[in-house]
Amino acid sequence: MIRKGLAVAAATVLMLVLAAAASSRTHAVPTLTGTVGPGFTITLKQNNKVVKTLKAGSYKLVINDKASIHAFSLDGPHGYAKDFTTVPFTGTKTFTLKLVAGKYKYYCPPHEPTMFGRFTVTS
Ligand SMILES: [Cu+2]
Repeated sequence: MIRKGLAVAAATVLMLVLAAAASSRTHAVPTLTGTVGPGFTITLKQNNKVVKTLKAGSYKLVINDKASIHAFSLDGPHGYAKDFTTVPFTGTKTFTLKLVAGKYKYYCPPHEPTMFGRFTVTS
């Protein structure tokens, strides 16, 4: 009887481990990568593709700011506005981004007329 109990306990632990692994896959937060510079370029990509549409939800945002003359900012619906980096900064920063349905525009503030991109978030 003790052996059977141990087997059941082991099977239960195994099932919990598998369930945890499955759930961490399902709930993995997708990563977006924003890159500005070194030239006069700015992009926001997911899996190496420029983002045009996204589902609402949480994302990990990695900003690669490769120039001291550029910065990475994002405007969105309901007055959302955030500066992820500032002009003198270069380097990498990571953020958690909560996107809601609406239109977003990322841009470099001092060169906004030529350095920007847009994407739409759907609910
Ligand atoms: Cu710029």
